[in-house]
Amino acid sequence: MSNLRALIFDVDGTLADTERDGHRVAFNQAFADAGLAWNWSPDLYGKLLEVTGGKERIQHYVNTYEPTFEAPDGDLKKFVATLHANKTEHYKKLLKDAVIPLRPGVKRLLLAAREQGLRLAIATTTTPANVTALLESSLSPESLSWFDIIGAGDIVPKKKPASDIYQYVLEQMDWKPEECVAFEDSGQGLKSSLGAGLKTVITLNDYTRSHDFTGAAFVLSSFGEPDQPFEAIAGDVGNATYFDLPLIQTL
Ligand code: XBP
Ligand code: MG
Repeated sequence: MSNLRALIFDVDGTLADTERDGHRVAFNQAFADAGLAWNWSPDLYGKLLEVTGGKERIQHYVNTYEPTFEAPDGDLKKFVATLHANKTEHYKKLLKDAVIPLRPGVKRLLLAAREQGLRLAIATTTTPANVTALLESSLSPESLSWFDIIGAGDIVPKKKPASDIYQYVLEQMDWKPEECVAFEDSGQGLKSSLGAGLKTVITLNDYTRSHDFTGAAFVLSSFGEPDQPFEAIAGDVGNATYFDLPLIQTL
């Protein structure tokens, strides 16, 4: 890829393993605050992750597991939105109290890209405030400014697996898909990035291991580090034991 211009990153599951010990815990705290007996176990949460977006996930849970539930004032949409706003507060607090570390190789890759003059962007379904909280606590207080654009949450009408968020980032930045590479961890994320015409690198995690990654350029256990080799599940990585910019250039 001689015309490589920008790297576009998903957040949850890709930059950091935020779902099980971050988002899930925050959802449960918000449920408890609201006096609800709902509790999302790590296993159940894995199933619920099929639906991206926190509000959408709560609505899906109610439809599927609590179909007789009625919101106190009869307005379920408003109830879910309020519940979700409180979940965001819990999530931000959680990241302040206990840092969720970036996945192996993420910081190294971001720094190398900056050094080479590549542009950086985010394309995620999560709430913008969550991206700020994660980057500030796990990377550095000024790291938000490393990214030219943060495409997040309700800024587009349809969340992943729709391609809207990647298309939004490309349009806003006037980048062509063939000049960019996307980084994802899930089948829904891959569908979204491929739909926008982006070559995509997958780093798996426990929740996404069994997803369908047909069409991905590389499927890796993680980006790895020089002293922490990755496992390459798909894609020709040659002799590489960790992911870096020269490997992207082979795409
Ligand atoms: C991430 C998500 C998000 C978070 C919750 O998907 O699905 O919904 O779980 O975030 P992806 P909010 O990594 O594909 O972007 O509660 O802020 O919506
Ligand atoms: Mg993800």
